[in-house]
Amino acid sequence: GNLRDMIQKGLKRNQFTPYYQPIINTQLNKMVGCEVLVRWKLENGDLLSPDHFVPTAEHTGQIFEITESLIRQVFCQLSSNKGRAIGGIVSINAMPTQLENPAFSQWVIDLLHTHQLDAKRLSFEVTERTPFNNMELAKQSLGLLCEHGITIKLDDAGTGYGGFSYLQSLPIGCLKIDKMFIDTIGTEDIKTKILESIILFAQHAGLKIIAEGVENAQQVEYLKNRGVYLIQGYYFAQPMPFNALLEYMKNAE
Ligand code: G
Ligand code: G
Ligand code: MN
Ligand code: NA
Repeated sequence: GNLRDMIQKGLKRNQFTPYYQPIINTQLNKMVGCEVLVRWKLENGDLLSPDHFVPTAEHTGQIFEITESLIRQVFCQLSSNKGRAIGGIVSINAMPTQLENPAFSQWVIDLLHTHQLDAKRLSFEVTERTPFNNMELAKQSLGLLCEHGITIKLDDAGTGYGGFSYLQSLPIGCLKIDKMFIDTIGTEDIKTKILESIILFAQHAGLKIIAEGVENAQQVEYLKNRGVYLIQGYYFAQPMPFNALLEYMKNAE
């Protein structure tokens, strides 16, 4: 059948599962958080990565339901006995059009309370690849999250067009620098100049910076030299299921 119908079935069967990718502080040599990345677990055991279904799910609006399903699972896992060992901030991706809905924010806050989870442990990543529809609502809705201690990160920073305007009017505390820029470290590409500027800008503006898609020691070193210590990427760890994350943390101790 078509992908939309398959996604609907996948939702009914709870096949969308959270994977977790550690975020490392290279100054402390310690995991300080992680990003939740969705995977679609098919009947036959195959795992589908987001590229295969997120664009369609965004188009049909099914991404809203997928995100809610992920949030429920993540909160259950974090509030479980084992999950309480997971330190740091857990970041969840959400579409601008979902985050600008105050009813969604209130639902998240209520669900945190239900699970007795500290709101300071939760962060949302909002991409600048797709726009907000209504900046006034966005302000209100993100404001509600922030009042409760949930933080907001600007994802894919530098790749879209909304970035600077969002930073002016929305309570964003962190930039996630896209892999596209990290890939050019050590080359003469104009993107390394943009990367340098983003880092300086974020430091001037008092924003935290997380570098994404870091794959080698040279990149870690370059970033360290510029005061960027929060690193996410295959160099340290790939996205992994909850149980593997628990193992990972045990071994990292
Ligand atoms: O996990 P992977 O590296 O393949 O993710 C690819 C893209 O899919 C990323 O750009 C990420 O923003 C998006 N993505 C991954 N998980 C989620 C999710 O839970 N919700 C949304 N909206 N996007 C996601
Ligand atoms: O939310 P966002 O679109 O930024 O998601 C990050 C994407 O990048 C995810 O699909 C994740 O699996 C992927 N990713 C994370 N670290 C690395 C890395 O070091 N190398 C590559 N190629 N992809 C990565
Ligand atoms: Mn992200
Ligand atoms: Na990103």
